[in-house]
Amino acid sequence: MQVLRVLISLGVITLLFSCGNDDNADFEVIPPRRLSEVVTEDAAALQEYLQTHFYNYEDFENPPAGFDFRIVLDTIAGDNAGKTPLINRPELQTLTIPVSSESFNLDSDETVDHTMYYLVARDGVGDIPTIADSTLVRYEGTLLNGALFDATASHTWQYLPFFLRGYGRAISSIRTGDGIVTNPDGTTEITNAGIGAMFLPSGLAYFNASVPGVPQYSPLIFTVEVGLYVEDTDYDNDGIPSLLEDLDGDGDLTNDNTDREQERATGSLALANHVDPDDDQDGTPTRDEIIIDDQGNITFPDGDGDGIPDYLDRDNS
Ligand SMILES: [Ca+2]
Ligand SMILES: [Ca+2]
Ligand SMILES: [Ca+2]
Ligand SMILES: [Ca+2]
Repeated sequence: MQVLRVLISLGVITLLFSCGNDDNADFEVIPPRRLSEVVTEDAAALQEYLQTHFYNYEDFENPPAGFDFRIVLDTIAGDNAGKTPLINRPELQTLTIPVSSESFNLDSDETVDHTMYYLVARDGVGDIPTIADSTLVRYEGTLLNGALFDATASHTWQYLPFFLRGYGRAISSIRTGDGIVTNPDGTTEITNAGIGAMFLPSGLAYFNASVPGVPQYSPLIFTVEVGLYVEDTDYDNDGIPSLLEDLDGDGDLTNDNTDREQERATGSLALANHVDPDDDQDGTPTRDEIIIDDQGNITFPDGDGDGIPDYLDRDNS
């Protein structure tokens, strides 16, 4: 499962090991490139791709017998010279997301807008997961040259905050299906699932990380089937849905860690709030510092009235 964001740290590890080899005169450490430099190249590459490629939209408009509802991408040439390029398809959407150099552990200290593209070839009949939900999906990941670098063998549960930023944003724009069917051979099918594709600049994907089959700074394409999801996923089971643990509301759950200083001081693992069952590290679990009523409504007591809810306030007692 290579979409895991955790792998992004591999790029950092590689660099750390490289630094240890400074004595070797033949060895040259290449510093990571700047987001602002790469984003321009990626934007041009994505534009060119979208102008010169199409998907099997006609199959989705008038499904032939036995159609498997999978998106197929191909170049506009030969027999396909008359197809509508992706860039001109009305269902193609754009989304612009600011990306901080910090999110890739870069020193360049910049925040750069990145534009991604996605399309829904067939919407599901269910609801739409949020960027913070666990979602049952099937996907294929390719480079712009069509090389396949990752694919699921069957439907797989993914907790979206652990996966690529652009990936989660596209998935959370697609309606899910309404049921799961297990075939006699053990394979599964989701009925009425959403089917889509996304086209990501490297800054919303792996950027400079070392990932098998993905050269550094590669824009990526994923085709996805969005099956089912867990509404209001609460990953750390602390009573607060993960989405509400994105305190700054920027759609990135990895950069909200209220007790980071305390975790540093005590040598504890740095856990962002969505994976931390004690968000202020005061020894009282978050679940015991909030109130959830019979209807599931959450209230956040603030014992010392300083405007900081108890579950985020180490000195509230
Ligand atoms: Ca955030
Ligand atoms: Ca924490
Ligand atoms: Ca938490
Ligand atoms: Ca606590």
